[in-house]
Amino acid sequence: MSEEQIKNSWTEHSRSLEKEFDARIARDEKIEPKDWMPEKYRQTHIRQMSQHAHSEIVGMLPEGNWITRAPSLRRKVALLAKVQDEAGHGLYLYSATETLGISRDEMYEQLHTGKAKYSSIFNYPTLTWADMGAIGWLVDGAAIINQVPLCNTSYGPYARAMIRVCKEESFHQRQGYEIMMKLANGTPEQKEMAQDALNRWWWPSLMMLGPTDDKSVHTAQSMKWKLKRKTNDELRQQFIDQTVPQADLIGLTIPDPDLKWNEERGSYDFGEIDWDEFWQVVKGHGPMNKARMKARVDAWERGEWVRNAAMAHAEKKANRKQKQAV
Ligand code: FAQ
Repeated sequence: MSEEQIKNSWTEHSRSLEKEFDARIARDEKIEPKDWMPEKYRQTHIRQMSQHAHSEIVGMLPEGNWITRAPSLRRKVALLAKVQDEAGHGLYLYSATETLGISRDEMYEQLHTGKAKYSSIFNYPTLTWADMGAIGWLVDGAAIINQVPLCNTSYGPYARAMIRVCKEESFHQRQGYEIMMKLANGTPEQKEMAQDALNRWWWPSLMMLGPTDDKSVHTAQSMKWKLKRKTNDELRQQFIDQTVPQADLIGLTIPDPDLKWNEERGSYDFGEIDWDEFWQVVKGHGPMNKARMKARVDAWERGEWVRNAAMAHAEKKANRKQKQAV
């Protein structure tokens, strides 16, 4: 066979693999780690899934800040469990991403050098106890809206990880809402604290669902591959429609003078989002970007001796086993 013929037959082979892959996506079949997949599909999943994992891990920091200051033992236990759950989510997601051929060390390196993103929402400070309520209610609330469709995403390991994650996130959302409910029905000072937290977290929570569809570079392709099942704007609208009545119920006011029910559309119209703020935060200039990354990198460096000790122990054990076998 000539070089030209080999090239042609290879191109034909790739086309038929791609056609079969598209047909599997159309049939809603799950794509598994050892299946053939287009390189771009693999890379897009590594990008989204690793950023999702990083968000879970960095997302522990704002709430971790309040574990020692929770107002009661019950609140402390619930917050501790929630933060621990987020660590678990990060670990499932790192494991699921590793099935695409990237190592955990590479992913950490991308996070620590600023090459990989994590969610903008975790670059805001947690100033009062009410922020624990606002994060659970709004941030986990927005996360669930985004993640329920991901339970049905086309890549098997991601979809399966999301099922467990969503169950835990719904507990997080309720514990946050319960904190807000208690504060909103408490003393005037407590209600004011809850309202202040809502004022500060509302807009960043809307931004968290990503840029508007016309500015979202990945949505069109990700929808075709069924990685994303809903667009950023669809998710944002769903989040607003779900959350506004919850705020009404506990007597808090959404900080948006343009928010109003649109009878014709059957959903809320809302005000202009400050996308300049969003991009500033994404590019590393949010109020807490530097502190978050420093905490993360410091923890990684401080943990080096533990990793080294674990490796040395594993090596010793393996050597002993080998000697015994001989
Ligand atoms: N922050 O074209 P698109 C949680 C970037 S988990 C930073 O629309 P895509 C649980 C985007 O990466 C929260 N960057 O992108 C918890 C892209 O840049 P790139 C995380 C953002 O991927 C609660 C560029 O902008 N959840 O909260 C953000 O189609 C409490 C263009 O954007 C997930 O990761 C942002 N907010 O849609 C934990 C869910 N938005 O990569 C602790 C999975 C966009 O080209 C405490 N991810 N960018 O450099 C997704 O669903 C999607 O990735 C979106 C973005 C919807 C986030």
